[in-house]
Amino acid sequence: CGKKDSATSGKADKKITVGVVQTNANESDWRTANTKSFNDAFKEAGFEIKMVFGEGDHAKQISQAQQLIQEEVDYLVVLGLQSAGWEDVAKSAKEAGIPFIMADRKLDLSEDLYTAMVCSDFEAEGNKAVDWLKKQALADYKIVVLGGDTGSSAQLGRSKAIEDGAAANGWSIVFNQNMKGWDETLAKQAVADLIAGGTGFTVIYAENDNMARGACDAMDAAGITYGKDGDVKVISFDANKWALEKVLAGQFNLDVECNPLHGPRIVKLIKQLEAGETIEKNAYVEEEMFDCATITKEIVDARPY
Ligand code: GYE
Repeated sequence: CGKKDSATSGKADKKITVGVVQTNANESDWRTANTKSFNDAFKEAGFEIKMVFGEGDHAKQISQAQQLIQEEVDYLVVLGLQSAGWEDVAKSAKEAGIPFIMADRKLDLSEDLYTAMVCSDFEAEGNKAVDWLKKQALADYKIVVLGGDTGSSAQLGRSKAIEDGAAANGWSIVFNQNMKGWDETLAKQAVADLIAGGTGFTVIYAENDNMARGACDAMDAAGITYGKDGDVKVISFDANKWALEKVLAGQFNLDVECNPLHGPRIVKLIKQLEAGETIEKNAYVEEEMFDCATITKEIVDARPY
């Protein structure tokens, strides 16, 4: 009957069904690109996708994942709002014979409890930003940290990097709070409150582009200059296309890439597993960083998201 079609699960012509436990539908532009990447790549591969959204509620994600296991999906892909608390789900998946794949955000699981990981190394991303910041040799380091959703591995890694970097270099962190849901408006309000309260700062370290934009809106409202020729350096993460346009315009000083296009990576992984091939268990996504000195219009135009 010829070669098994890799879009089936080995059962007679049944489509591969993939359960995807996503964080939030409208969390950020990064998340929008990430969700689209799964939908486009799975459609192209002929997989059926069952995507559910935790909408900021870790307990909801856990019950959604258990439900997908009950529905006997062929693969379970998890993007955790929280990095902790996934052991029971992983054990349920293992008992059900359903490969558990982490995407985007590494979860606190022992290697025997998951099949594969396709994630970003968030602490490495943060360390790139710290190294860049050190090279700026500022006269005064007063850093505002706008953290992401508390307890996500993205927030934990990026925050650890700046906290360790500030301690190692004797820099001052004048504000360090996590914004629920990576929310742009919360970030703008936090910076506006700081300015109104008279807190001086020379660096905005925003853990994603949306929050960096919120901070810039607050600085604009107060007449504070920032960016390439301004008083305040703006550091961001994700490198959405619109944000790299801000680097090109000299409004953001640095944007560290966090590539959301996990769909094709997961499709490749599932096809390898279907074919019984040996896979790379722990894969970190290659990521760059862009600053005002290195960005070009060509780079911006070529950005896929
Ligand atoms: O930085 C943020 C998104 O997990 C890396 O989540 C992702 C983060 C990303 O909402 O924009």
